Formats: sequence, structure tokens, C-alpha cells
Amino acid sequence: MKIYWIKAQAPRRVLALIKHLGLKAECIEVDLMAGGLKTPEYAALNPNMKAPTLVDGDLVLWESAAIMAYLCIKTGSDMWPAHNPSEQVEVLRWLSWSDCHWGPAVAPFYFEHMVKSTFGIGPPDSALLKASVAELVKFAKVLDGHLAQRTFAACERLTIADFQLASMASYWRESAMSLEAFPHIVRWLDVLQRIPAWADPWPAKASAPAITTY
Ligand SMILES: N[C@@H](CCC(=O)N[C@@H](CS)C(=O)NCC(=O)O)C(=O)O
Repeated sequence: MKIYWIKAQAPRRVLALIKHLGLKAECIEVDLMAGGLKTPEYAALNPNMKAPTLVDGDLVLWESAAIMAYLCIKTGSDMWPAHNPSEQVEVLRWLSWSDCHWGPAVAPFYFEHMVKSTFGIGPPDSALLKASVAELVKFAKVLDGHLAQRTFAACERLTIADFQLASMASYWRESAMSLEAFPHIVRWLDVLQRIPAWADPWPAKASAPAITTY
């Protein structure tokens, strides 16, 4: 099984899961700056020209949530509740909410602070961030209210929904996301940060080629 990744938040979720479950996978770092996502070979695997992509035999799969679900099904992990329909729709609800609402609400902060500084593409756009606060607060209220009585997002245990929801938000302090007013979100993110594979999901640097097998 191969996972193509770059050092970014969607691949991070998959790499964290692989490490957390102790799965065997060949983790192949794609050279983003050298245009590795735009080669015809990579585009044939993932026409979005984005990472992550999983290749397992004849199966080629993209979208981090789908890859995480596949990895859980393959290994029997209940982080994706494959055999319990009511739990499954609960996880699916938070995966969908993350992609449709929470992700877009936190993304401007993550991009303006983390991505721009990583690639040296200028200072954060403070006007844009100011305009983004209302949307962040609107959805933070939803998540904080949900987490008020819970340790994890769904099913009263760690699931792939936590990894999907928490990736960009983990950097809330560095990204000036004003989440101080949402103590349940902060506590939940801190709980996740104590999971070793979540805190450090990145494969060890391999000598060329950049492949890590767990
Ligand atoms: N919804 C996709 C998002 C994939 C995605 O946007 N990947 C980003 C990194 S987080 C990427 O490959 N960016 C590089 C680019 O667009 O050139 C998923 O969850 O897998």
C-alpha cells in the first residue's frame, strides 16, 4: 500500500491514522515545489493534483476522509464504525460538517498565518482575517456546544472525524484563530495533541527516495 503525501493538513490526517494504527504503508513524499503533484503520472492517480492519494493494489483513492475510512475498514479499526449504521452516520455528519463548514471557516487563518509564512508569500491579510472572524465564531459555537458534554466529536471515542476536524484548528494559537472563548474546543484539541501520532504524524526523513515504511 502506498500513500502519496506532502507536508499539509489533508495528508496529515491520513499519516496520523497510519501511525496511530501501526499500519504498514509506503509513505511517498511528493516534491510539491518541484511540481510533483502536476506530473502526468501523479495526475493519472489523482486528477485533482492534490495530496493525499492512496494506492492499494488496483485501488486508487483520494480524499483524506475516504482514505481514512478505507484504512479503518481494511484493518478493522472502529475509528470508522463500519458495522454500526447509527455510529457511521454520526461520524459521517461530522466529516461532512468539517468539509462544508468548519474547514472553510478555519482555513483563512491557517492559510494566512501558516501557509504564507512557510512559503514566504507575504504577511497575513488582516482585512481578510477580520472579515473571516464572524464565520469562525458562528461554527465554533456549534462545535464548542457539541463538545461541552463530550471528549471526542462522535461515538464517545476517537474517530476519523476528530482527525478531519482538528487538523487546521490544531494550529489555532499560531494562526490567531480566536478560539480562547471556546473552552471545549481548546480542551478537545489539547486532548488530541497528547496522542503521539497526531502530535507527530510525519514520516521520518528517509534518504532518497523519500519513502517511509511503517
Ligand atoms: N479534500 C481533499 C483536500 C486535498 C488538498 O487540498 N490537498 C492539499 C494539501 S492540504 C494539496 O494537495 N495542496 C497542493 C496544491 O493544491 O497544489 C482531501 O481531504 O484529501
